[in-house]
Amino acid sequence: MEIPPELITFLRSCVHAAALTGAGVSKESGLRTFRDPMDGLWAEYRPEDLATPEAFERTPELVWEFYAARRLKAGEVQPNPGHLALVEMERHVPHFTLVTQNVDGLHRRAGSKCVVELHGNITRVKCSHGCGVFTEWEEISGKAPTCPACGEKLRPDVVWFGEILPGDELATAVQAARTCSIFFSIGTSGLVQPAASLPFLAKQNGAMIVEVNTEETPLTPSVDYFFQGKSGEILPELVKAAWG
Ligand code: BV8
Repeated sequence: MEIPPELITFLRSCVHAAALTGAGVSKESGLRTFRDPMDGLWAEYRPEDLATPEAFERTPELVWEFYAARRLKAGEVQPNPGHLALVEMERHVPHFTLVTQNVDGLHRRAGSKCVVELHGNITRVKCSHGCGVFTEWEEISGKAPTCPACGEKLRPDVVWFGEILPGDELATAVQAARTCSIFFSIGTSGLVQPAASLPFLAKQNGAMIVEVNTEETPLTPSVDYFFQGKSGEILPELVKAAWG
């Protein structure tokens, strides 16, 4: 893979970097992306139809099954070289913020320290009534578990379509996009807002934009460097070229 020397030099001297990852970064670990056709039990569903408060209201057991299957799968797979390369990048860049849209928890399992989970985490559940109860999935049982404090339904601690993102995480992500000198968009189709606006915010602040994706996206025309291919192959090469 040809890596422009000026990018390597820039990376080496970089103090503030940020990255936005999407489902594509977990693909080589064996997790399906949202754009992949659903298979098995979920073949006749679209994630967007299940990842909504309305779906949960209407059929909580089905939504629980959907998340239980994804959580099980996420627990069975391992972080891939793309996740590990981002851990290495965090070691070399003084201020590195990893913003992820993924709920699979693989960045933290890979060893990334500063991870901003914009859309929550599939291993946590919370009270749907907002009484503040959060717990780990292992603590619960039953098809539609209820909150031990208030008796309302528990739900996966993820952000569904039509729900607002957690304020602190979004503020941290926006701050990182505003202050970084290089912004990576990795394995995301860039279709879901407000996450998809972050690279454009970084560009407005004058940051260099680098995209890694197996196909072009709406962001591609605006980036400084587009590496077409698998993040599990491209990221380790970028990190090796910059820091050996
Ligand atoms: C909000 C958690 C506002 C759950 C997720 C019209 C109607 C309704 C809503 C909207 C609308 N228009 C805009 C909206 C807002 C909506 C939105 O953006 N909708 C889109 C679909 C148009 N956004 C929201 O609803 C957000 N909230 O706006 O609130 C509001 C304000 C005030 C008051 C109330 C509300 C909330 C969005 C969060 C939704 N939750 N996840 C769960 O995971 O189950 S989103 C979910 O889908 C993911 O988290 C992720 O963000 C998104 C999928 O995107 P990607 O990660 O990019 O994955 P995708 O499969 O699309 O792409 C994978 C890419 O990887 C591809 O490009 C592929 O080429 C590439 N790839 C594949 N393999 C590899 C690879 N790249 C590299 N290497 C490889 N090996």
